[in-house]
Amino acid sequence: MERWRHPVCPADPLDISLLHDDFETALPKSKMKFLAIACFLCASIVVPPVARAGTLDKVKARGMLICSVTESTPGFAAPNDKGVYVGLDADMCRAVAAAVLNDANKVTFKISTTANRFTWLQSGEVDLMSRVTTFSMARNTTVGVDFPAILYFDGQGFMVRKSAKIKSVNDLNGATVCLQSGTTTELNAADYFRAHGMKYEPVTFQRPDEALHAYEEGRCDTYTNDVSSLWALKLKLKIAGDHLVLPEIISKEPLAPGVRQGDFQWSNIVRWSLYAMLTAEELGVNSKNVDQMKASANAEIRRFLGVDGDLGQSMGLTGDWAYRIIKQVGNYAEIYDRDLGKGSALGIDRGLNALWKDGGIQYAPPIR
Ligand SMILES: N[C@@H](CCC(=O)N[C@@H](CS)C(=O)NCC(=O)O)C(=O)O
Repeated sequence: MERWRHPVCPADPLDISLLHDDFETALPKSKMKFLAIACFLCASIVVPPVARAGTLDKVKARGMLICSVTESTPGFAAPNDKGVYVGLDADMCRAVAAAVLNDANKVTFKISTTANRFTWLQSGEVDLMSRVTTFSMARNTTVGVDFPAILYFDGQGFMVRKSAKIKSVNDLNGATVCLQSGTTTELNAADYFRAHGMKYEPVTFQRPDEALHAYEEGRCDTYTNDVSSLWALKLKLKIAGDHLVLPEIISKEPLAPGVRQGDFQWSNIVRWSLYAMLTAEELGVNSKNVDQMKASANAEIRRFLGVDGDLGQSMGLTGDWAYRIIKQVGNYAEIYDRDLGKGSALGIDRGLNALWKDGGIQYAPPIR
């Protein structure tokens, strides 16, 4: 694979013979050497896609994981009545802290916006982004974000007032649509209305509560967002029962934690922390029985909990990395139920997020 180079650098910055002829005649060799070395240095400062490392060491030295989440999206990340951030995104952060720091509570939740979520990751302001963020190609290949695995399979929907008697997205021709800028939501809405020959007027906001309240105040006929967020934000409306979420889903929104591209060790840790929660559900291991499960005769369970072998070492962690996640945070079914499912105010069915063996598409590769 060709290594990324600064555009003004020669192929190999220290090989002066590769410099262009005109350039060679225009400058004395000493200056050229200086330029070549300067080029070499600048090439190592500019980032993508040169390998970066060190997030694990940084987090360990700090003794704290800095995780970027939304300000308040119930079910994903929102403060509870004690001011503690709860939800699926918050639990993803905790799982990584349990694996890396042996303490799921060693997480500083940093509130990001749709606008700064990627720059914060790039600048090293946060170690991990777990923020209802859709894994898309451009975000991966041009913004320099790695999405190690999918936490929640979502899709975009629309909320309307029941009194409007709108039954389907097809009834939204000419509608005013409240939405948040800088999101895939904005792009999908444009695609959808154009593709269906329908007119619409987007009314965009920087903040989700502004968009929601504008809709509630009647400035828009509909509010569009990831459908799980619609169900969650509906609960914030004065009379939730006056509104309904339309049946159509117009996009794929695979929500995934994000890390800086190039730090493969860190990416692996986040990927396998998520897969550990899915694998535990599949193996019937949960936060209540994980200690007894260490004595299981099942080879897969023994390997998973670090009783046999030491897969943790390959990520710079100890053998019981997965045990710590399950003990302190829970398996995927446990976090889903308390954050979004039956045990939460939202009561969202598992749907696509059921395990593959239960009719969903959540599937973790083998831990071996
Ligand atoms: N999944 C979409 C939308 C994500 C998104 O930012 N949704 C809004 C609406 S709930 C949000 O999280 N806002 C919270 C905030 O900006 O604090 C994306 O990745 O672009």
